[in-house]
Amino acid sequence: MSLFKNLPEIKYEGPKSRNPLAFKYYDAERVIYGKKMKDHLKFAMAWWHNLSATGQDMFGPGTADKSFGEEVGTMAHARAKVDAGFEFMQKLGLEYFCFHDVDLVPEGKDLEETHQRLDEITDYIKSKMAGTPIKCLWGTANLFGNPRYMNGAGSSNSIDVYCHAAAQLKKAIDCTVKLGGQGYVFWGGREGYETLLNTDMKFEQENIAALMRMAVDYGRSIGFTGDFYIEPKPKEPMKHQYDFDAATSIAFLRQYGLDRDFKLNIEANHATLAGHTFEHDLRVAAINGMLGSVDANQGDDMLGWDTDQFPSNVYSTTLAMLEILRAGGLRGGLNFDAKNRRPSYTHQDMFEGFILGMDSFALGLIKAVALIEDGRIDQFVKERYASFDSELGRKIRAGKATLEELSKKAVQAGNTPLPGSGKQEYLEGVINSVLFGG
Ligand code: XUL
Ligand code: CO
Repeated sequence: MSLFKNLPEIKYEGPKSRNPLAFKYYDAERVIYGKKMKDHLKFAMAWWHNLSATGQDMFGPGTADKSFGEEVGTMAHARAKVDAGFEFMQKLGLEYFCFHDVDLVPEGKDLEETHQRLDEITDYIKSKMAGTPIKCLWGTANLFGNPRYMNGAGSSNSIDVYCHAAAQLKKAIDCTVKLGGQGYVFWGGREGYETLLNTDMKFEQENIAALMRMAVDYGRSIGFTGDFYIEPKPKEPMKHQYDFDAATSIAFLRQYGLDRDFKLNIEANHATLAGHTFEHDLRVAAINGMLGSVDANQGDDMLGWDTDQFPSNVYSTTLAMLEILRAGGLRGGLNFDAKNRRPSYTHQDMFEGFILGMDSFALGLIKAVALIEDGRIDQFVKERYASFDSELGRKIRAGKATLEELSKKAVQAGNTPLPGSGKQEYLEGVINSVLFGG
């Protein structure tokens, strides 16, 4: 039975198409640099936004009907969500999904009941996956929503809460492995603090690291060969979250010896909340060998919170795809951690959100390739550092120079050197010409 009866399979029709239910740029089979577009852009559906969220906010209830013909909060509804999810992914040509444990099933009266429900639903999901190209990109446990996690999970002051989190974590890893998931995500929603007055920061961070270490040990023991990810975010819901941004998370992983098993899942809207651009956090992750996967969305410059909008800003997707191409691509993928605006409440809007996001990244990919082919930006950056192409420059780069010899060179030069123009305006003009120059 179709749950999206009036919605067709979405096809590529090209940039001139005015059909709202067609791709204008995302051409899954088109080959770019020897790889199909769909393999550059491994798009994933987020179970929570797409199949669960109804647009409820602090000021009013949901506007979208995601019951899919069943009573919300029941196992029949959980199964209907699976049916809806698979029809949705198949109609859009999406080959990946991501989930939290509690997106799949309503929590039971105790862990045992919840685990039994998870066993049942993952059996059903597995049966739906068979014979399709659909795979699990990553799984995670929701260790932030239930009141028990008001002080965090790994960072909780209560050992009972910590153990409960461990049980949820263990089961979410089991489900991820059962569904063939390529990654496992830690987003530390409440792993942080509201006030230092009641917080032992070092104790909390050590406990989070210990939980992550146990997750790695357990995952590897049951044959999980994928990547664990930290998804950095500076704030919201906690005032201060420990995984503030890419740089902070990398330092944490190295401090606790977790950097061999973990990479980062960079979310656009989280980077901007941290006061960075999306491409900044991608670059920080990439140059540290830690770029794993991406939560593709965008925020709103006028609003200071995590609005999780579908990406529409092609300037941003272009610069993001440039970072991803330069990093050699993603082992993970591009998960739309994105939701429709509250007034966009129809099933057709769900499709149009994904069409917008997929087209924005496809166009970003096409334009990033055009920037690389154009060559002016790479050339400029290369020339900008050309003064290091010298014997002394190579010595400095190799860590073999001394302060004495650098000082001697500077004194001998007998001038006040200037570094050469940064040419930001020229470079921004180059981008405009590649984006809009026809
Ligand atoms: C919240 C967020 C999460 C993670 C998974 O801001 O991004 O949905 O992606 O827990
Ligand atoms: Co996210």
